[in-house]
Amino acid sequence: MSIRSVKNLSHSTTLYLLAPVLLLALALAAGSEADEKAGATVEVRLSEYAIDMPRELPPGPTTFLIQNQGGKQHSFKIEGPGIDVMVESLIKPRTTSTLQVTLQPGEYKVYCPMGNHSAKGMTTTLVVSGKQ
Ligand SMILES: [Cu+2]
Repeated sequence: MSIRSVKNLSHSTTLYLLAPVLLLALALAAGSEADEKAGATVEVRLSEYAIDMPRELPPGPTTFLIQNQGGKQHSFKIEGPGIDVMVESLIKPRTTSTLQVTLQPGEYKVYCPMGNHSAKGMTTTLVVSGKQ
C-alpha cells in the first residue's frame, strides 16, 4: 500500500503524523472507501443470533468493523444520542462491512433490524462514557 498522503506532506505535517493511524484504519476497512477521519476501530461479530461487541466505549469518531460470522444475512443498526444509522446494505455470510459514527456520551441501542433477529438475541446496549 503506498502512502497516499506523501504528496501532501509539504503542506501538512499533521497528516504525516496521522499517517500510521490512517493506514491502520484503511487496512482494517479493506475494500471500503477511504475516510481520512482518524478514530477508533471497533470489531463487531454477528451470528445467529447474537451481536458480539464491546458494551462500553469512549466517545469520538468510531468505525465499526462488522463481520458476519453466521450463515444468514444480517444487518447492523445503532440508535442513540445524535445517531440513528445502519449499514447501507445487508451483510452477507462471511463478509465484513463498516459503519462510521461519532459517538457521544450516553446509551445506544445496537441491533439487527432484519425480521425477528433482534427478538432472537441480536440486540445489545452500548454505553458511551469517559473522555475522548
Ligand atoms: Cu440478523
